[in-house]
Amino acid sequence: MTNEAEVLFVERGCLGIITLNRPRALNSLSTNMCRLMDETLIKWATDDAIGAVVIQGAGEKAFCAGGDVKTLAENSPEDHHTATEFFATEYIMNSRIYHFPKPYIALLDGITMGGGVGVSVHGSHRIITEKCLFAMPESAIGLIPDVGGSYFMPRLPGKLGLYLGLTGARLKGADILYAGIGTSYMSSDKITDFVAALSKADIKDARDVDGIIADFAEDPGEASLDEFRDLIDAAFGEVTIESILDHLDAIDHEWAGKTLSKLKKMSPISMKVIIEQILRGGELEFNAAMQMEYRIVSHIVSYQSDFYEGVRAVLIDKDQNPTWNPATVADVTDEMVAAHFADLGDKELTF
Ligand code: QUE
Repeated sequence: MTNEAEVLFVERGCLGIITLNRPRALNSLSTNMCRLMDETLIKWATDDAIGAVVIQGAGEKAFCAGGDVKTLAENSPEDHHTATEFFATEYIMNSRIYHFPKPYIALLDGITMGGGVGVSVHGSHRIITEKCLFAMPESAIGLIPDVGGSYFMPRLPGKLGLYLGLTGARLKGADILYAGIGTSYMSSDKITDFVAALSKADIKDARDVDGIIADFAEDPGEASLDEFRDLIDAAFGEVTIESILDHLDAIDHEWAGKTLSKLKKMSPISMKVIIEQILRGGELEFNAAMQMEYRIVSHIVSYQSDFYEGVRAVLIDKDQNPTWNPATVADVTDEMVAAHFADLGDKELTF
């Protein structure tokens, strides 16, 4: 039996290379991986030999499918320490990436969801390939689009952030760039040569990286999202989930019907918390947004919430048939939503 590390750190030329190395779990993040990444980023930030950081996923399929939420949901709400410790460690690492003083280049050459977005979107460069599949899918498991979603989602064009956060819509190629989540596109088979070129360069700042990317970048083609932008902005410009659902119901359009049926499968309380989260996050600086997210997820793991049921239905039993509580958006009160934003007293996380 080999006991391969879950995350690898290699220095190659001017690069510090992070490889998420749990391919059979789609490179999903554990507490230990987040801690090791944070420690290494602290070291590389001031190491003169390191000009830039590259992060990639091992294996053919995924960059990173998220956090290891299956493990977290195995514990009971009374015993949520493992879960809050994971989120705290992950968010501190996410913040380290946001504030990282050197180019940080994520190679999104596979599935990139939830936690995988958190280890990429806050960096300076996000390379998209034809294998990238992006989503913030947390409303399907009774969670919220965290890992800095409160900060980056309200800042996406129009109402795309709320649309992506509520529906968990999956994006590919040109649409990921259109949304501002990816910064450049190249085909997957160029990645090896691209990293080799980066490692041989003398990278001083982001413009040096831009120059190398320009040698490899390709046109991702037309963004299909553009066709739906007016519909998205109108529907998700509504202020409540009830009015978003009514709005979609009143439109005679295939996209509206599909979007409505997607939303009807999501956790009602998650959807109401997400609307408040994205609204508040638009007014917050990065670290304050992370502090708010930590409050929300700490509350979610502290009671018998939809998170436990969502992970059971989607990731454990895989019946895709969660029993949400409350069962409908009408049954979710303002007080229930507000409780997710209450401060945590001596358990607050500050950055
Ligand atoms: C929402 C999530 C996650 C998810 C599905 C959701 C998530 C996550 C995974 C995941 C991880 C490893 C696997 C896998 C799925 O799925 O965070 O199949 O091997 O890690 O709807 O937040």
